[in-house]
Amino acid sequence: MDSTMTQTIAQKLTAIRQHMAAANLDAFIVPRADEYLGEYVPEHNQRLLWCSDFTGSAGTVIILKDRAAIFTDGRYTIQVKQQVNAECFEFYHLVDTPHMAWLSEQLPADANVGFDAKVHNLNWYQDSLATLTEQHMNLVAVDQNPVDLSWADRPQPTQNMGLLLEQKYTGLSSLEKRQQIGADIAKQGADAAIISALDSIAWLLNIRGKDIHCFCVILGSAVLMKDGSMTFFTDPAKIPAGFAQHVGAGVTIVAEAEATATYKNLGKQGLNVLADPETSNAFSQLTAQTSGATLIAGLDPVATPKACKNSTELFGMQQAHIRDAASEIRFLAWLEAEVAQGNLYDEGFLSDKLTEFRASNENYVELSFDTISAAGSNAAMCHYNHMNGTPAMLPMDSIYLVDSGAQYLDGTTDITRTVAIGTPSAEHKKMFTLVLKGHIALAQMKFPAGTNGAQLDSLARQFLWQQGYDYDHGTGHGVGCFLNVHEGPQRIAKNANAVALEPGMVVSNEPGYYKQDEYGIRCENLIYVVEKGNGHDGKTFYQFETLTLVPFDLRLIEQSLLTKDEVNWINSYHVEVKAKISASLTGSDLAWLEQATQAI
Ligand SMILES: [Mn+2]
Repeated sequence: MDSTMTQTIAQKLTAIRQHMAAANLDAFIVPRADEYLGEYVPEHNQRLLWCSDFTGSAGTVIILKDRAAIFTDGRYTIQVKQQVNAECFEFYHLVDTPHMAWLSEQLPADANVGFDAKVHNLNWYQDSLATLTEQHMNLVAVDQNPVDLSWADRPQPTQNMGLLLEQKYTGLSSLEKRQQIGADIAKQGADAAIISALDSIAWLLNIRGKDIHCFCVILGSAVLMKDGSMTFFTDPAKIPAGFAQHVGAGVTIVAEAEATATYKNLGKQGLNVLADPETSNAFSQLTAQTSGATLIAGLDPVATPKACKNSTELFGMQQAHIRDAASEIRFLAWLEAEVAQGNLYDEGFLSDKLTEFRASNENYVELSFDTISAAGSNAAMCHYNHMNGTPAMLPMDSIYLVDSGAQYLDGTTDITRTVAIGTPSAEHKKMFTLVLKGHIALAQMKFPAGTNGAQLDSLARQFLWQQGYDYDHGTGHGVGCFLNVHEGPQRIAKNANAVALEPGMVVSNEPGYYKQDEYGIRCENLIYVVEKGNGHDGKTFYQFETLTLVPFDLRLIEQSLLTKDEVNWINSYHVEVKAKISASLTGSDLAWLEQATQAI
């Protein structure tokens, strides 16, 4: 195919089917995930988008010889039909119609179902193998992905140079981290661990990169040995000068294409290899296993040490939040003054304005995710992005929701404020106050060591639940330090999660309420776990400290719904905000802060 011509979806599917036929495949599965299995996928690995035009963040395409189907979740039922050509694809809901179960009904026994083991995790592989084996079908790992072979104008991977993050931001050297986690690996009976999560690798080596929008990592994968030595498979051209001295002894940089030989080598030596079947791709584990390695399934050994921030990281997070709060406050003061003069703007202009305030901050690198700037009824969609259509204008006498954050050298921020535009209704105030009461209940909770986020989740929902309301997202996610704004292993959500909250873990506290086609509310601060010595009977108790320092909109509070204790929490939070942020503000911004933090 002439690479100067743009391929249509039909042409792309034809090309993929030719490569399928050459490999004797009856079906080929294209997930949204890439080799790195993260939430964010760089442009050159957007295979699902390339073959379907679907831009959503979750979905799977299955290509058969003469048909194709796309599976998406409830968030994307409308969007998928707008973006994807119905002449080429059938549409299914991935919960109602699981893709492997659907596939096993479409093909005869002995059919060959192709997949690229590099873009699926091991759990998916094992489940899919079981489903297909039951139907006497074959799950066939391809040597070369038919999408890649068909992609005429595939973008080149980014070539941005990585960054060595100084120990004044990390607290620990790479060598210290690797030795500590190497010892943990040995304790689990393993000789080596496959480390796939990009943020785990970045944290271990104290490096950052610019390979993925809003997610400051260098693409690659790694093997960490129990003695702390490590092989990092990446593009050596992205490794800055001074790297060897920065990371200390025992780190080898190897081109990504050489990783297969290393996985085989682990097997040839008969080693026990720890890997996370959820975050590591099936290819690395299956390659090691078929060469003789014994796989030990376990959590990524970096995940928990990375989540439990050390004192240097927590100090950095606090400093980043002070700068970030000053920017958010300048934005809110500016917005209120404009609205008072009758100047209403569109969501895109507001988002850009907020970024402008942030971008001048010391240590600013980039946003930590695309800002959710949602006017009026758009805020009812909790993952709204004004870039997907025409940005809406702020309506008067409504509420505006803005969820945003940034990456700084010393920390990551993520804050949502919901503010009045003109005069809010009694309903706006009632629902905002119910959401805020939940936020306060979680922020104030004390809990014994061993408590997990699922056990705390309903604290934030209780006032909504009592009145028959709820919200359809988790209450809190982990947040990295100048890393992933959504990091595990802990979270606060309805779904079972056995990971206990431990000192130093940062989570968001973000209950909300969404009324379809009318408005959306979310109150989000980042908080972190501390041990305060409140326990009796020899029990260790934890509580939260707040990182985010921006006032909640007093105009949206219905005070009659608050207890004295809740009023006290709001007032003391606002005293703290004023004390910590005033010095960063002057003139009308400072005047705005004083009025916004007055006692109620
Ligand atoms: Mn968040």
